[in-house]
Amino acid sequence: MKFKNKELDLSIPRVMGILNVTPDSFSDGGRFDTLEAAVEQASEMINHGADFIDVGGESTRPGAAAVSVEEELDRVIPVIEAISARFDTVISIDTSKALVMTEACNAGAGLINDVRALREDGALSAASQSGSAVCLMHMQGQPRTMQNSPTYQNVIKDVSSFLEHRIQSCIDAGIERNKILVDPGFGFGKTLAHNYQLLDGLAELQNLHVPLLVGLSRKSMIGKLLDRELDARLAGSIAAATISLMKGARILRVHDVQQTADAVKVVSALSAFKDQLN
Ligand code: 7PJ
Repeated sequence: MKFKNKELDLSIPRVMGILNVTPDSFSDGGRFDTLEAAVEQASEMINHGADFIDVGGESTRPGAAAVSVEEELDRVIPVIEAISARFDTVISIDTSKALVMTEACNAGAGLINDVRALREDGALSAASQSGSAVCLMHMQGQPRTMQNSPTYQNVIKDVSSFLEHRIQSCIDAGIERNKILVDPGFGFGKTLAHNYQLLDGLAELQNLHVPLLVGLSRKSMIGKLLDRELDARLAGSIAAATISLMKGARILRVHDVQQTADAVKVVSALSAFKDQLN
């Protein structure tokens, strides 16, 4: 698959490292320190095997406050420029805002990762004009209120149908099918039961015929199930990542790159050694 001028073979599952550049994600004040810390964290994730760095300046946690477009640009553009200048890993921009998409792609991003699946004003055309690949994620409701009694007829079918419609909207806007990824959006307007029903039924989303990206890392579907705080969810996250790989996920969006890359190698060994069987 092509991400602007970079190409990645997705027949091997890939790891996307999460780089949050929200003020609370680094424990210091100044912009320059924040920039240095972000580049350092990206560098470490790349050394640990990240094939993508997902840069995000808007918190989409339940209840998080909205961020202005100027503030979001101030947070993410310098970081994208710095990473793009130093590494040739694919940079992904986690945003829903058209202007942030455009500026991020000009600064070096090759993938637009939108939890709102390009439904905000101008987003479809900004994404189309950027020439970058896109990741369309399912979310029911809006981040502030999405966890207030989410409901589905059949969570797998409803998510699949939503993604199918968004793929068609992208194609209608001039985004080629081979530039589209989809994501069921674990934790975005879903109960614990919905999240596990979706994980179990993940293979059905392969019927959309575009590569599948998933984000399960440290989410509340792990924390709530196990009664673990954020810093104690690694084992649960790796178990969920492994299940998703076995059900066909091609890209895993994670905090713990090194450990997830190990899980990818273990799962990939199943098919790698198959042809030696006689
Ligand atoms: C996701 C995301 C996800 C995609 C976030 C968190 C919340 N983008 N951005 N998929 N989650 N594509 O990381 O806990 O699941 S922010």
